[in-house]
Amino acid sequence: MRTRAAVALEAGKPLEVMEVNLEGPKAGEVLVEIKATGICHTDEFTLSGADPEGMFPAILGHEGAGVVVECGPGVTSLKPGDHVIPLYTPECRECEYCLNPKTNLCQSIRSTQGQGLMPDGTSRFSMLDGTPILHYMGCSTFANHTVLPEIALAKVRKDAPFDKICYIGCGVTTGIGAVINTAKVEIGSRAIVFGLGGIGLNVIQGLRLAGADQIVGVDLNDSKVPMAKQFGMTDFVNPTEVSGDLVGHLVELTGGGADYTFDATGNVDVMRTALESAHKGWGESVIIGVAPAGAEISTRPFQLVTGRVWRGTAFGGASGRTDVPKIVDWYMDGKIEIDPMITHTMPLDDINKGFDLMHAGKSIRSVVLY
Ligand code: NAD
Ligand code: DAO
Ligand code: ZN
Ligand code: ZN
Repeated sequence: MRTRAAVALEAGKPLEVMEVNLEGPKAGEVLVEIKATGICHTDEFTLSGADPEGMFPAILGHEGAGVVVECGPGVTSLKPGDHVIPLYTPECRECEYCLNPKTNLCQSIRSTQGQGLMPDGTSRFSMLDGTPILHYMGCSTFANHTVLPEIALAKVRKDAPFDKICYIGCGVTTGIGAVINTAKVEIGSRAIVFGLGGIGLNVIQGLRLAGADQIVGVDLNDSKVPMAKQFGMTDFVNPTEVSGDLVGHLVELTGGGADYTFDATGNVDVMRTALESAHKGWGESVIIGVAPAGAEISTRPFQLVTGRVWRGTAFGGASGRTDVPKIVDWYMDGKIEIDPMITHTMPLDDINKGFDLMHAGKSIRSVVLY
């Protein structure tokens, strides 16, 4: 079949919206009509050329929601008409990783997914002249139709709006999951969140859900403050307005350091500040941000010797097919909010405007509606 897609032809260039060929689903695969997709900082990271694993031409996008159109042979858990959210972290429920409750990093299709290919080692997308186009993070939601493995689709309830729940495909789950699954924050905790963008705001709402007493937000951009307060931020610090040592300031503000700190910036200097502003003896710092190619973190080992813990999280530690439908329920039941964070919507033809808004720091989430 043919479908419309925004294609990343090369790094650093705007996406080009065009008709592309899409082959039907093979064994264990599912054809999905994407109804809405968010534009995440990670798409920008790859498009910019900063992603060492970025490959072109590719159809980016990994934060989508849509409807099953056709199932390939052997698919048992989905049928046409089902509503689904694509998962860049699949859940096969059989591999060594899926069987270990300590991780959500299913490895069953990791090598081909990392090469922009389906599990059989080929791509379903091509240009009209036959040139293959790579998949991205196993999802490629910047196409009106896409093919995914069955294990990379979470089946969700049919009354949930696509234009909101697409955000659960990355930002919402990553932020809330970092708090609930990775840090396992306790009631009454003090926390610091570095970066109040699409991920940081969801860390904040996760902290509110977990019953944190103090939620300090740190960002260079004051315009992020109203929304962060709406989601539960209790204190705000703009590092450019702190005279002297930022770590010292944050340690004092949190009464000796935070129980939990979260990096949602991707900046390795911020990651160090986050670790060192965690409480001596027990403070834990969670890295969510994806740092530029080749970047390294550092601290004095004595920071860890004296009881601070450094850890990281991917997709909020969530096992997608199991956890994503529950997060959709939380949204539909009013336990979490998504609507105010979708600051802009646009048709596929205007997708590059979504990237412009992100660069200008004007959007939290732009969502493309098909
Ligand atoms: P975003 O651009 O919407 O937000 C980043 C925020 O950080 C902005 O508000 C910016 O002003 C602030 N910031 C930048 N530099 C700062 C500094 N030095 N000090 C304080 N604040 C600073 O990005 P996002 O969509 O929220 O994504 C955040 C990070 O999370 C990115 O690196 C992204 O790639 C990563 N990410 C990770 C996962 C995962 O599973 N681990 C999933 C999705 C996104
Ligand atoms: O299993 O080795 C692996 C890789 C898992 C990929 C997890 C990616 C999470 C961070 C990227 C940001 C996602 C938007
Ligand atoms: Zn993302
Ligand atoms: Zn697995």
